[in-house]
Amino acid sequence: MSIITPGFFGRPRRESADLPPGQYLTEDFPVLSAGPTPHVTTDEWEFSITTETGERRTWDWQQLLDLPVEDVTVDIHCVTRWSKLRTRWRGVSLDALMADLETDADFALVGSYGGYTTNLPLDDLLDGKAWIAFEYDDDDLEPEHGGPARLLVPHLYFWKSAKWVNSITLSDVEELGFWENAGYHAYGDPWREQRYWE
Ligand SMILES: Nc1nc2c(c(=O)[nH]1)N[C@H]1C(S)=C(S)[C@@H](COP(=O)(O)O)O[C@H]1N2
Ligand SMILES: [Mo]
Repeated sequence: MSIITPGFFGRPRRESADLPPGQYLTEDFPVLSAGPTPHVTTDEWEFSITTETGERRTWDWQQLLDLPVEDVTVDIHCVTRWSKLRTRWRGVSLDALMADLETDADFALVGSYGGYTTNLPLDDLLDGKAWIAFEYDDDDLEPEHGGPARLLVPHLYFWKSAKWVNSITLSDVEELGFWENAGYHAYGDPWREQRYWE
């Protein structure tokens, strides 16, 4: 005798409508780093944004915490196909950091302690879409996951969420980051499966 669960056969393995195509759910929090974990203390931590005209603003740790802090619950999707739903973070939005900066730039190149870079359009950092996150699940962000602070851009594949974030450089021209130079998609929308340049 065989038991056939209605609807089981012939369906794509989509466990949730929240899961982009080709992704599976994980409960763990895998660590994916292209190099060793830089150990940066909050005392030495610094973050800067430089516009296309060369205007530069910097924040130390206290200045970051003095900005409005937000709690966000978001789904994250790694190009290696794991997704985690409803992850909880605390951080400062890029809107708050960009508030008094004048720019007409279209592109951003994000830089990290340790040398990692990733690129995205400036629009994808604004309007409540990106944060500098320093807490995960009510705890300080662990060094392996980018502590003391990382970029969080959950609507794009997770390689855009630069750990140990240190700088953003705005430009009129698109400059590719570390993985983008190695063949990953320049934009990386998980819902359109923009994994690699074909
Ligand atoms: N600085 C830095 N940021 C990084 C990476 C990295 O190697 N270095 N890896 C990226 C990739 S490919 C992914 S999937 C996520 C992994 O974050 P996690 O280790 O917290 O899961 O970080 C992204 N940010
Ligand atoms: Mo990744």
